[in-house]
Amino acid sequence: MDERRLVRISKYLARHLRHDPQRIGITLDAHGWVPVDELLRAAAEHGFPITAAELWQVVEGNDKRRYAIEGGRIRASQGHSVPVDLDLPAVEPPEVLYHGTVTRFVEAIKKEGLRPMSRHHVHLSPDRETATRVGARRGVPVVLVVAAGKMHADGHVFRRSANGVWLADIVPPGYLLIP
Ligand code: HQG
Repeated sequence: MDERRLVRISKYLARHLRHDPQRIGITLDAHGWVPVDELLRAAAEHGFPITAAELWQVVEGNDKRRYAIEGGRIRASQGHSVPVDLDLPAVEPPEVLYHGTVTRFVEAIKKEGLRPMSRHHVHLSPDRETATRVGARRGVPVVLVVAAGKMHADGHVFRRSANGVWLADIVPPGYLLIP
């Protein structure tokens, strides 16, 4: 499968497994899962047929491992805007984590800290390179350093998605080092 088809399928999955399952008439369970055969049937019925082999390639070959398949069901590992409980355990974060953003948000972030915006959590990266890529989606990236160890010591809860994205409810401004 060529890269363009792979990206198209991945975006199609993101749309329906994270944001708008109703659009193709599927229902995610409380933890975000939907049976693979139901997803494939719904996609075909809505004019976007995907073969099981293609789905497998997108799930396995995806650089970010955005999707997980387990027991015949599939879900997005993070990034939802529809209410789902990913049921991830709280884990102790490393001393520092990173957040990639862009200059135009920095003033607001200085005042309010990091907020989840349209997602369920603030997304944090384990390394500067990943955060730079996340920021670069929107323009010239700015990487903020998050004092995750200190936040955790102060009682903030951290979780890690199946694909290694760190999730927090908020990051108050006092825990941010902004360049
Ligand atoms: C910014 C992609 C103003 C925040 C990536 C970000 C990631 C504020 C934007 C994942 C703010 C929200 C998530 C505040 C935060 N005032 N702006 N107080 N607090 N922001 O897309 O972190 O391809 O919801 O800096 O790789 O950019 O979808 O979050 O710029 O892992 O798998 O508000 O999405 O993964 O944007 O990206 P997003 P994000 P996927």
